[in-house]
Amino acid sequence: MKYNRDLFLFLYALLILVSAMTSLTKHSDKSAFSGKTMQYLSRHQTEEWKGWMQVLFLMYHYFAAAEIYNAIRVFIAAYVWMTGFGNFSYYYIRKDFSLARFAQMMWRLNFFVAFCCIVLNNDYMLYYICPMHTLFTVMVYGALGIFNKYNEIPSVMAVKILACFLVVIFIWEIPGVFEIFWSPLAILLGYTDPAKPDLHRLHEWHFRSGLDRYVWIIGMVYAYYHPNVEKWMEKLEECETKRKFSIKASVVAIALFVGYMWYECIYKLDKVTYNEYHPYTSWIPITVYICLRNCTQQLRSYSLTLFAWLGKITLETYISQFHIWLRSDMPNGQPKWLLSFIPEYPLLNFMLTTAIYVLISHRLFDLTNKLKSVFIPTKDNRRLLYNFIAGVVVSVCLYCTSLILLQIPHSIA
Ligand SMILES: *[C@@H]1O[C@H](CO)[C@@H](O)[C@H](O)[C@H]1NC(C)=O
Ligand SMILES: CC(=O)N[C@H]1CO[C@H](CO)[C@@H](O)[C@@H]1O
Repeated sequence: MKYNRDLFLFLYALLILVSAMTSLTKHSDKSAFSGKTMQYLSRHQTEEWKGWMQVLFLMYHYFAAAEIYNAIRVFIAAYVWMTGFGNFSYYYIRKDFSLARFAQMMWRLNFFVAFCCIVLNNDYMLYYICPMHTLFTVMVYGALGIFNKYNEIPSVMAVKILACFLVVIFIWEIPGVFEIFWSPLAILLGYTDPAKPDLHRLHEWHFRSGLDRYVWIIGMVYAYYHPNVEKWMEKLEECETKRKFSIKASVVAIALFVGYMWYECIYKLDKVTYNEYHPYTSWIPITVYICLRNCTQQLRSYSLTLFAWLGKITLETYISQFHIWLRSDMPNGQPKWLLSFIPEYPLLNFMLTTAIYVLISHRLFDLTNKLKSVFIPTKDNRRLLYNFIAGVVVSVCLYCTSLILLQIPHSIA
């Protein structure tokens, strides 16, 4: 199907319209910090945010909408930002650094993708979102987990944040360090696109992880100051109307102005130049979005549940799009074609494959979570160890059996 901006926007607007008409919901959650009603960046909001970005991201692949390349980079930065924000808040407040909890997080991120890699003979890096989120989740875990008794002391936290920046600068900014640092993991993180066989095996990993190398730290900083911002907002909400209005209006005006400047000076650059600026500027549109999305009580308290539903299954929709929605013709190939059941009717085909694809993704989400809770018990490290050993044994047996089975046709022939 040839890219058609009109059709692209039409479908997206249709989805927004439908979800606004059927799933606009008002929430009234309690704040984890103050016990008062809060909606500032609540779960619903972040999930809705993930959802609408994910839909654009997927449609970008499906319709080959090359013109929104830069926007897609920002969306991915926003996911990474949320990884920093969400995980920081979790570890900072719950202080749960247990092995089980960590293993559950890893399971959630990597269970399905591991199967896709083994069964379809693909490299992990083909699904680059997974290694990227795994890396940044581990970094946040490390940053908070090391000396976690002292997390409450502001100066310790400042040192930790600074250390994160230094680590990133050391590994990503100093030429040559990246390759040396990651070369032991090259088996796992290497990738060769059959269409571009000349690139270095670690090139893809360098490119993908480098684009969002700082924004997870920004997410952590925002999460750290979140209680203060929330308090400030509560105070603001109690101000007299005129004062409240003028403060809000100036926040909105500044956000709009900054957003506009970013759009004119950075977003409009061509893709290659844009990518150079991206690591240092992606926090700008993210901050602007947060300010605008949260600027009035009404805006904060409403969210589109349909998008939030899609936001929950982003990982599954991301991975399955390669195989259930799009298709490629060899291991490690970037999916260049569309899956086609009704060849002469591209739009009907789109509808059918999308329905199948979203349903399967949702099912995969359920299965991943069910298996996770069965396989990784919380608060029982002994059983976790047994399960782990059993899992390794079963996997090795299965792997060997399939290796032998693969040899049989050859020897008969
Ligand atoms: C941590 O980050 C991962 C990756 O984005 C995410 O799936 C997970 O939900 C986050 N954990 C929390 C507690 O927010
Ligand atoms: C700028 C702004 O309007 N912030 C709001 C964000 O959410 C909190 C909690 O509900 C409000 O009190 C703030 O006014």
